[in-house]
Amino acid sequence: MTKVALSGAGGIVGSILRKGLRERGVDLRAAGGSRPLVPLYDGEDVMHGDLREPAVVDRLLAGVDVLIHMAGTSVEKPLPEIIENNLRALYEVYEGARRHKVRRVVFASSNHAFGMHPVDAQLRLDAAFRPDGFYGLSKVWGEAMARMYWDKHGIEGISLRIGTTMGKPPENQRQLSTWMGSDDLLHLVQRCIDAPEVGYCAVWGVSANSRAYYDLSEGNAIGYQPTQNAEAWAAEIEAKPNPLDLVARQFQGGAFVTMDYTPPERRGR
Ligand code: 15L
Repeated sequence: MTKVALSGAGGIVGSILRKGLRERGVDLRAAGGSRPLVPLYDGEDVMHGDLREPAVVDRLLAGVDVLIHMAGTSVEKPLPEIIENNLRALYEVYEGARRHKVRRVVFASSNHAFGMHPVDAQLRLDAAFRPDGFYGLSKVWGEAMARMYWDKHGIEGISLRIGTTMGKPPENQRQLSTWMGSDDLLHLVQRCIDAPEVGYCAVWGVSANSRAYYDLSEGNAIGYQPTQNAEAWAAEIEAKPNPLDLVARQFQGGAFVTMDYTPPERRGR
């Protein structure tokens, strides 16, 4: 049976996956960060620790076939924190994957690697990276790292370009485009575990939203077929004011774009 490790199991997405994958019968090791995870059932395979430490990575990856790597800083932060959690820790994880001959690493990328695309663009999987901050930039690094470890070391990689997945219905206009429901999330990650020989590929981690910022008609290499659609909440959401400011409304990254943004009239001399 495939042994799967899940890092970031204490986070919002990680918690959904930890419970849901177990219910689907996945043989899972769940890893938290600084705090120990309280086991969900007797004998649950849990661990925790700082992934910048090779010994912690060894505990995460011993005997593992597939790693679902959800750990890391998940919002915009100053660059030094991003470098430690999303670049350095990811490097340690990949080197650990080499040591332990992990077959496949599933990397939690983000829509924020593309956040400076305008909202009226519909992106294909080969769209140019346009990160909307240091967090998005770290996801560009992560996708390139996944690619490199496949090309150079034969570790399969899947970059999941996750939209908005919080275990609840979409809450605002932007999420009508970026939302991914929990059923789709679980199906997506299950495909990441089960899909035969993928080499390296990227997949949009969103539901089948009518207003998706992505061209979902091109399909994907792992057979992810979303069935949920944020449009079911459109009338309710459109009856409320849009919480996004005017900058955030122009770009796919939404509020992440507004942070530390230089408006056109203040650019140049
Ligand atoms: C992400 O990548 C973040 O981790 C999450 O906090 C949300 O901001 C999400 O994107 C989003 O764009 O809604």
